[in-house]
Amino acid sequence: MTRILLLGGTTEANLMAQAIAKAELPAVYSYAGRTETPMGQPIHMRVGGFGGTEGLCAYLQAEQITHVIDATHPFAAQMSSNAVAACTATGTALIALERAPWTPGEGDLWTRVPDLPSAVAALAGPPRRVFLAIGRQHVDAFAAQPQHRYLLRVVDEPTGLLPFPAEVVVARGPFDLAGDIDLMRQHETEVVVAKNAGGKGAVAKIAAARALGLPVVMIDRPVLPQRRVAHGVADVMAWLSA
Ligand code: 3Y8
Ligand code: NAP
Repeated sequence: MTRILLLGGTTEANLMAQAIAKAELPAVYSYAGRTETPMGQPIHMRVGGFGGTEGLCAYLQAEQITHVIDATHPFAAQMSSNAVAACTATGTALIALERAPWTPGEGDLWTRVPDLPSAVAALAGPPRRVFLAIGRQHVDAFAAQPQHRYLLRVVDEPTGLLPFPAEVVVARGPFDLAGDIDLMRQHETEVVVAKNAGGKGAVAKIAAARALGLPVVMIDRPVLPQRRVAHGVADVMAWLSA
């Protein structure tokens, strides 16, 4: 009896949930509970951490999960590592639904950096107007470069004080090119800091930077442990029926 755990929180996970619902397979969509009102899903939802690898093992066994689909964001490295460890420990089938990283094209002015601290270091120098489009969780690190005028885009109203004065835009993607060009023009953005998320939901600011001839500090994805990978919903559905 197939019982699926879909680790979600992305556009791809939402498409996966639609396909699973259509196939009427028993499944649960899992959110970390990072945002106040996560999007509804056409399959059963759970919200919150599992309690590390151990908690995930216990969940897999208690819920008699037969297949785990890791459709989390490429920067959700902890969740993806825990999924590999727990599925190995419990002998549960695992597949990751990944999106290809963005690659620089004609007119792109990227400075690629391996991780967040190097993105902070890349901002050393005279004050500039920086569009920090990496969400809320890792903003504090940029207090090391307080000379800039920051524009932050976050999903929910920030609670508590920000580590530095910043203009804040509260918006949940997916974003579009025209909107991001307007936003960056209004803010007179001079440089964009982004994660190489890949996919369509966050790409608007990269295309907007290209259109405006602006440099981008592009944070490469964290390295993840080895696991089976699919690049489309159909591949995952084929794996499920195999
Ligand atoms: C809670 C689920 C859908 C999926 C929407 C995708 C696209 C829009 C683009 C910018 C970049 C960023 C951020 C972003 C995008 C999609 C997708 C994607 C980037 C939601 C969601 C959850 C989250 C968590 C949130 C993080 C933050 C990251 C904002 C729902 C809307 C910056 C990543 O405030 C916080 O603590 C937010 C944290 C993790 C990264 C960070 O470190 O701050 N996503 N985003 C998921 C959960 O609880 O499990 O609330 O409905 C999902 C989406 N965000 O519904 O169509 O698929 O990538 N999300 C990045 O790429 O850099 C915004 O502003 O241009
Ligand atoms: P992370 O750093 O890899 O995970 C930290 C902890 O959060 C995990 O160990 C786990 O807690 C819990 N967690 C993460 N994803 C979960 C899920 N889907 N279901 C249940 N628990 C989850 O994760 P993150 O980068 O904060 O991302 C959190 C969520 O936001 C994920 O759903 C991800 O897909 C989504 N998201 C992230 C980004 C991003 O930039 N990171 C962008 C868009 C969407 P326990 O150890 O207690 O199990």
